[in-house]
Amino acid sequence: MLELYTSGTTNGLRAAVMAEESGLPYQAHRLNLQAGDHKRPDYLKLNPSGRIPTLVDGDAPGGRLVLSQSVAIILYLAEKSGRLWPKEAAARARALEWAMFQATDLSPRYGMSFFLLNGAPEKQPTAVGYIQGQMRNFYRLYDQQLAANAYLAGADYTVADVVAYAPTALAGRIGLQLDEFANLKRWLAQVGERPAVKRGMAVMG
Ligand SMILES: N[C@@H](CCC(=O)N[C@@H](CS)C(=O)NCC(=O)O)C(=O)O
Repeated sequence: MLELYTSGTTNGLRAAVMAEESGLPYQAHRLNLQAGDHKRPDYLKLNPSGRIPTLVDGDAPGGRLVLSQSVAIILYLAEKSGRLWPKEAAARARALEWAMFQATDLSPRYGMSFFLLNGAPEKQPTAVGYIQGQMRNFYRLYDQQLAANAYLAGADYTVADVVAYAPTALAGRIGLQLDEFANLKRWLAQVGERPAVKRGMAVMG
């Protein structure tokens, strides 16, 4: 049985979207971050970093697998289900390229923006403007890619789209407006219509 410990944040939701896309049966454990569920001793045994998401696969080859990092979870579920993970090496590398672009370039900036806007003791408009200017430039590259391709890694919907969807759809939470990017908007609408994406994004109810 698969168990996903998650919450309604960008990393938690993208893992939930992939759990739904995989078609594999899983149980969702919904953590309330405001209440500190992710810092409780039982959860820290699964994920010592005290963050979500975490996946537990009780039936993994070689024994129970406990996995953190949303992208590792997404790739594991893609391999296990055989879905959204291209079979051919170059197509797989392309999917990974766009997944990592989101995970290593955009997502950390999203997290920093969120902290500066919601958690920092003083307002820091210069830092927020700098970080979000970089994010906007990265999203311009998304828009160019999506002008020529239906999905981020090409003609097919892949893990790259799953990694990118939740943080892009929730850009408004950090006040980042992406309306000028018509191709990105088209992609957001198209991916957002998928039943599995709707279910994953609604995992917290
Ligand atoms: N790189 C990690 C980031 C995980 C992460 O930062 N999770 C956030 C929610 S999106 C969290 O649990 N924050 C609570 C905390 O840091 O206390 C991933 O992709 O899973």
